[in-house]
Formats: sequence, C-alpha cells, structure tokens
Amino acid sequence: MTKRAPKEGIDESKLEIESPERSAVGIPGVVAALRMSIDQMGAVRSAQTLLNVNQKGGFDCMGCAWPEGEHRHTAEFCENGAKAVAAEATRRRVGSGFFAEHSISDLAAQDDYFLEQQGRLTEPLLRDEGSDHYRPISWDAAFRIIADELKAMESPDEAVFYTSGRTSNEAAFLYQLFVRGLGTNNLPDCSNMCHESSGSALGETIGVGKGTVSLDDVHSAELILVAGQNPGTNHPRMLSALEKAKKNGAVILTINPLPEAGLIRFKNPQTVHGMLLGGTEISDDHLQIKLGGDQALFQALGKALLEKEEAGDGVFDREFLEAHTSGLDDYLDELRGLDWDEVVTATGLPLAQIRRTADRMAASKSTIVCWAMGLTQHKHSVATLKDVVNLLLLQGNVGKPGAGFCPVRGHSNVQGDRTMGIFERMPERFHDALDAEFGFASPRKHGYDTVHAIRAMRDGKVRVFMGMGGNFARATPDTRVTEQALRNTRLTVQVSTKLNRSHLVTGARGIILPTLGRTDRDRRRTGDQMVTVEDSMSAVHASRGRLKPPSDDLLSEVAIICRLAMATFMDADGSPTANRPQADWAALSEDYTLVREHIGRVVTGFEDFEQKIEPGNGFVLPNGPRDARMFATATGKAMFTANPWSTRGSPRAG
Ligand SMILES: Nc1nc2c(c(=O)[nH]1)N[C@H]1C(S)=C(S)[C@@H](COP(=O)(O)OP(=O)(O)OC[C@H]3O[C@@H](n4cnc5c(=O)[nH]c(N)nc54)[C@H](O)[C@@H]3O)O[C@H]1N2
Ligand SMILES: Nc1nc2c(c(=O)[nH]1)N[C@H]1C(S)=C(S)[C@@H](COP(=O)(O)OP(=O)(O)OC[C@H]3O[C@@H](n4cnc5c(=O)[nH]c(N)nc54)[C@H](O)[C@@H]3O)O[C@H]1N2
Ligand SMILES: [Mo]
Repeated sequence: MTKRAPKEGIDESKLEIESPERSAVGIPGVVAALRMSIDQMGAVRSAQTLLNVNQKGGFDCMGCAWPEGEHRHTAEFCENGAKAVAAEATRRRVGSGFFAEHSISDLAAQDDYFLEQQGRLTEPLLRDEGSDHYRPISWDAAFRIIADELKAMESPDEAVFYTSGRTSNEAAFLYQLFVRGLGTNNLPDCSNMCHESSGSALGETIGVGKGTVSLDDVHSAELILVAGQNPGTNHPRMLSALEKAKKNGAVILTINPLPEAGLIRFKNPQTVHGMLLGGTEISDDHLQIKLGGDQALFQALGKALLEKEEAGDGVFDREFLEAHTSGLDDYLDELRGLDWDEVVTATGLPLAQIRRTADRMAASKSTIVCWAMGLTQHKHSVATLKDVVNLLLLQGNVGKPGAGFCPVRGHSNVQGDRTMGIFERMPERFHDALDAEFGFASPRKHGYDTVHAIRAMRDGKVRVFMGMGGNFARATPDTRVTEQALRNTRLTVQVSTKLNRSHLVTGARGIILPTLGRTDRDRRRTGDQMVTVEDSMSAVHASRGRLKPPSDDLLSEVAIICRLAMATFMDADGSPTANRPQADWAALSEDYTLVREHIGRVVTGFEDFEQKIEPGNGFVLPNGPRDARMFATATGKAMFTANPWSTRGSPRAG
C-alpha cells in the first residue's frame, strides 16, 4: 500500500470539486494497467508475467485476497492486480551505488511514491550506529549481527516480529516457529490494523474468525449487501463475481457514505458486454449511510424483521434458531428497545429506505453480507460486526448455499499467515501440536499485538524489531510515536522487496534484507520451489514465480528465516542450544516440501498437504459453520449477542 505524505500548504480555495466517476474499469482501466506494466517491466516481461497471474502453475496475484474463479481464463487479472504485479516485477533496481549517493536523511525528505519508484532491493544493507548511510554487507555478516543482538537480550520478550500479509504459508510457519523457538509470542501483524475486528466478532459468535462463503455462494445468492467496501479499486475481481451474481438474479445493495464508482456501474474488461455495452449496474439500491452508522442500520433491519415475524409473516428460520443458536431472547429485547427516530438520526437514512431493505431481506432465502474497512476500522467495529452476525442468523443465513458472512480480506495471504500461527495469542491446541512436532516447549504467555509492540518500544522494553515485509512505520497509527518507538531499539531489521519509509526509521543500527517476491523464480538446491497461500474464502493453492530474480544475491523469505534460525540457535561449537525446536533448518531451506510436511502435522486441515496441493488446484480448508452448521463457541451454538450502542443515538466513527 503506497501512501503519499499529505502535501503541505494546499490552498483549499483553489480546489475544484467535480462530479464523481459513475463507472469503473473498462477500457481505460486496462490501458492504464498495460501502460504501467510495459513502463516498469518492458513488453516481453509484461506478457510473460501477466499471462501467469492466477493461472494453474503460475503465481498468485499479490494484489488482494479475493479468490480466483474456478475456470481461470487467460488474463484473469484486473487493473490494480496488474499494477501490483508490475510494481514487483519492475526492471528498476536499487543498485549498490544508491545508498552511497543518497543519505538516509535525504531520502526521508522524499515522498513515499519516490521511494517505491526506485525499484527492487538487490543486496543486504547495514546502517551502522551514528551513520547516515546504508552500506552493503554480506548475508553472513547480517545474520551474525542479528543473532548476536538476539542472544544479548535479557529476555526473548525484548524482540518484536512483525508480519505483513504477503508472506507465504511456508515462510509464515517457519517464522512463527523461529520466534516461538526464541521464546516469545510477540507476533504483531498487519491484520491488527485491518480485519482484526472481523476475527474477534466472528470468532466469538460463530466459533471461527473467518468468512463462511465460497465463490459459488456469491454467484448464487439472492441478496448481497456490500458494506464499507470499495471493490472497484481494492478488489476489482470481486466485481466480476457480483456481476455474475446479478446475472443469476441477485439483488445487490451497497452501504457506503460514498457512491463508489465501481459499485454503481462496472465495465468488465473481460466481456464484450463490459467493454462495449456500458457495463453492468451493480447496485440496485445505494444506502448512503452516515459514517459509523452501520451498527444502527443492522439493528434496525433486525427490528424490522422482528416486527414482520410478530405480525405472522414467518420471516425467521425457526428451525435453525431452535437447533443452532443461543441468546436470541436478549437480542430481541434489545431490538424491542430500539427507537426508530434514533435509528434515522444515527444512520442518516430515510426510514422508507430501511424498510425497503428489510422487505428485500424478508423476501430473500439466501443473503450474504460482504464487508471491509468501512466496517472494521471503527471503535465500535466488533459490536457492529456482531450485529451483522445477529441479523444473518435470524433467517438462518449460514451453512446453506448462497448465504453467509463474507469479510473481504486485504493482503493476499493475510488469512493464511494467521492460519500458520502469526498471532500473539494462538489457541493452546496449536501450541500443543507445535511442541509435539518439534520437541520443545513453546511459550504460552501472550505476546504483543501492534499497539502493545509500539508501546513497549516507546517505553524502552524492546531491543530488536524485525519486519517480515510491510511498512510498519507507515501502516501503523500515530506516526510520530511509532517512529520514535522504532528509534528506541538497538536494531531494526526489515525483510523487503522494495524501499519504503520504514527503512528510513531505524534503531541504533538498521538492516535491510532484500527478498524474492511472488513473481520471482525461487531456485534452491533441490530445484525450483513453490509456495502456498490461502485466500479470503479459505481456499489454499500453490504459487510459483517464473521470472529471473532482480539480483543473484537475493534469498527467499524461507531461506532468510532458516539461516537466521541457524545463526541464532547454534552454539559456537555448532550444537543446538537448549529448548529449541528440533528442526533441520538447513534442509528446510532447500526443500519446501519438508516445510509442508511439518505444517501438515501441526495445522488442522493441512493433513496430506503436498498431495492436496499438487496437481495445482488446491483445496478448501474445513469450516464448521459453513460445512455443517457446527459452532465451536462458548455455548456450542451460534451466539446472538446484545450490543448496546457506545453512545445511544449515534454510534460515532472512531
Ligand atoms: N490497489 C490496491 N488494492 C488493495 C490494497 C491497496 O493498497 N491497493 N490494499 C489491500 C488491503 S490491505 C485492504 S484491507 C483492502 C481494503 O479494501 P477496502 O475496505 O475496500 O478499502 P478502503 O479504500 O479503505 O475502503 C473503505 C470503504 O468504506 C467506506 N466507508 C468509510 N466509512 C464508512 C462507514 O462508516 N460505513 C460504511 N458502510 N462505509 C464506510 C469508504 O467510503 C470506502 O468506500 O484493499 C486491498 N486491496
Ligand atoms: N493511513 C493508513 N494506514 C493504514 C491503512 C490505510 O488505508 N491508511 N490500511 C491499514 C491496512 S488495511 C493494512 S493491511 C496495513 C498494511 O500494512 P503493511 O502490510 O505493513 O504495509 P504495506 O504498505 O502493504 O507494505 C508494503 C511493503 O511490503 C514490502 N513487500 C511487498 N511484497 C513483499 C513480499 O513478497 N515479501 C516481503 N518480505 N516484503 C514485501 C515492500 O517493501 C513494500 O514496500 O496498513 C494499515 N494502515
Ligand atoms: Mo488491509
């Protein structure tokens, strides 16, 4: 995610306001993507690369976490996916002279766009204490410095290990093993800023912190609510799925303070209809909600359904409610106390539109709610999402075709990273399996999430910060405090493909380790390696890069973690130190099938991993609510919850 620093001194009187775009993608989108691709990669590399996106035997698009269709046709990529690919497969390089020429303070004065445009990082770099320049160092020297700093800590909790969501399953699994082998659970990730509230709300109420729908469900739903999302820009392939749903007769409603162009009309670049006939109108009704008013809306819809039920319309799924849920009465009491005037104030929506929406829900036998940042990034997000759950449960909209919960994740493997154990508080059963597999005792005390990690660094409790991808200094809230916090450490280590702001905000010393991306061929001693990822709908599939890497001196994330583990866990005489995972790091770094064998024995749903992933089609992870209406919650049932508004009358954006 490239964020530009706000420009100073904008004269607002000179700003012009134009009418918003009314459609998205179409020919201009494709032309823009191709122009940028050829500019960054050259024509031949562009063709080679783009034809391999999301194809069998190709690589997984790192643009977003929306799943691929079953019948992949050539050019199943979107404008923004193509841009994300081009940004990684670019021919531009940060060469060895770059940091001699540019000091860190000079670079800090440049904007984020400039940093990103410098191209791929090509060699390990060190910023010495007191120096204003990075200088190249060898991989061995880099690992030695990091290992020495880690060994010098008084407690393993003095290190923090961040992960962004593009890291493969194999790398994520080894990374958490290394971190837990060191003795800490300090594993913050980008999800803390993203869909954390979805995980919390769903985990508590339905027993699994993931969505419950498949692409087929989206295609066959009768009603789809798209709330707090801008797929036209962020998940463009989702628009093809919505278009298909629409053709199958679905009603699609959008809930957003802004009438986002892609939601109003979508010109699918892959169909003649989309290219020439002006595209599909996606949204049947746009609910232009007040910021933060969603909780009130979802409760109001529940209340309207309750009124219909009490009038004898039979809109509730009584059988489902009886067999599979708990807590219904408390929720209904809450709804009865809801005041319609307060709802109108809080949502800013006309009562007639809310009633019309409830009528559509009542008429639908299968409803899906999709959501993203517009719902997850408020102070009352967990409560809002629990009210989404409540609403869908009333009509039994889970565990049946065309219905369910659809949190739309951001980074392409953010969901997989969590599945692999990138989380500061994994359940006990995960630790038990990890300990049994690797013959050690993993730490059980919960670690730091992002906010706690920043506080700990600010308070001088952290010596080493390591980022597996991402842009921690930029992506986290309260930039000034975060930057100061990072500067408080002894050593910051960033494993990155490209230059970004976080490389310019270091501890006393800073190290950059350049790494391979998804598009790069990953050749190890046993041959070309593939990795795996999990999309937003729990489907796991393989990803293989084909391009020549930007330099001969790059290591994959897997190899970096293994080499670091060897440097850290071996005594001077080469024997492993006490209570470390019994893992053959050297072998793992050369053959990723061995990593998948370990994953298969530790992570539920990954049994026979290699066989299931192999012919290239992947598999879908088990999901209790979706597959069998099984809910692993405190009551053993899907839980209704009563969620009072934080401030009665107007849930505030936070
Ligand atoms: N090209 C590109 N694609 C990306 C990314 C990228 O950086 N670039 N990042 C990826 C990542 S990590 C993520 S998380 C996703 C994000 O995907 P989105 O969640 O779609 O991203 P945002 O652009 O934050 O869009 C939030 C939407 O919520 C609306 N909104 C704001 N407040 C409210 C509210 O109170 N209620 C409602 N109902 N709506 C509200 C906004 O108008 C906006 O349309 O995108 C992924 N895809
Ligand atoms: N102001 C603001 N802040 C936000 C958001 C926002 O919309 N606005 N969105 C929030 C959200 S939803 C999220 S998910 C977070 C994202 O937070 P992060 O994931 O931390 O940030 P990104 O900007 O996605 O990280 C981009 C960097 O990752 C590195 N990179 C890219 N690909 C790879 C790879 O394959 N391997 C490795 N090792 N490195 C790679 C590159 O160096 C690149 O510069 O930000 C959050 N913060
Ligand atoms: Mo995100």
